[in-house]
Amino acid sequence: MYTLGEFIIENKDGYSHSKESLLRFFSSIKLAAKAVHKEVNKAGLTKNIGSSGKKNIQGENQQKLDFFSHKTFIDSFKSREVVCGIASEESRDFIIIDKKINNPIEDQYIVLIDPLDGSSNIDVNVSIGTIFSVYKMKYTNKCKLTINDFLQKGNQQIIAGYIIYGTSTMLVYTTGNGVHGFTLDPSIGTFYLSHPNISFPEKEKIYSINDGNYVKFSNGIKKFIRYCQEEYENRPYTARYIGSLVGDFHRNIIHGGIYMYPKTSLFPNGKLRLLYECNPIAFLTEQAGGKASNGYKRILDIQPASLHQRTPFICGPNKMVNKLEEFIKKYE
Ligand code: AHM
Ligand code: MG
Repeated sequence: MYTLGEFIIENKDGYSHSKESLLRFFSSIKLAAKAVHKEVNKAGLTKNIGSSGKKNIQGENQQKLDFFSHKTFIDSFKSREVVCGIASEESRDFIIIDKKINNPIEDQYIVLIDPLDGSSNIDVNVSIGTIFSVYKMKYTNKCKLTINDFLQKGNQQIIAGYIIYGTSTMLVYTTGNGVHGFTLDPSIGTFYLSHPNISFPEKEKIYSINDGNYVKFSNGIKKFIRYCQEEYENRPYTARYIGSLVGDFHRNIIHGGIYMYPKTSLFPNGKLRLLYECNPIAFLTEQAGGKASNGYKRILDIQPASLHQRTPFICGPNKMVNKLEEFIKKYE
């Protein structure tokens, strides 16, 4: 059984850029993931649950573990000399790690991260996750990073992945050659390859949406939900919604299902963040043989305009996403 390090050293993921950079990057991801795993696991026993009393840039209550995870990942990236710029869902501005930018030897990465996604589930012992997205510096000759290095289209990602803190802790990632999942053996602190080449199964069976928002959805979405519930062919689909994107996506990629966070009458841009949540999950979706869209357009082709911008988000097996897009076209 491969460890994550062995998998990369043997180039099993077909990464075409610097292997040393990839190893350094995952060394920081693994360390931070283990620290967060440990903290999440004992959260009920320590004082590390509940609100930090602060609001994040989105005006949402920041949980203590949101902040812990943000700080842990940032500190870990800073010490591996492979990341030159970081943007986090928990921080208003991007962070520059200045001294690394002139290093000509390795690829220098720009990392966008949602340090702890699914915050509303922290206090109640339900799966949460970390989502990350990696780009190369846009202008490699310039010594100064600008906002444009962070506002690259999702189709420029070179790595994307997530860590799910669930019944076990798993790291799932892609470098553009399939999706691979590693499970943490907490007794020795090592991630082992447990899910090589993950792809959506042939048969779709789940739909995931917060249908407490039903009356605020557009007609296309309402009709699609009814379609999922109809008794016909392989329907009705099963409804499953945790309210943690990572948890919902992880289940759907394994069992075959569509995840939707569409626009609502109150939130015309939906809720999820294009750079920290949608782009990395869209990259993984496509690599697993699926499709990710805002209802009209491929997520990975959207030109970001700001760091914290939101977008309606749909991802899942091709057939299901195409069907939903048909409904949107017909009824909106
Ligand atoms: P967060 O980054 O504050 O945790 O918000 C993102 C989360 C997603 O994980 C999840 O899919 C969605 O918000 C759930 O939202 P809602 O409670 O509105 O259904
Ligand atoms: Mg989030």
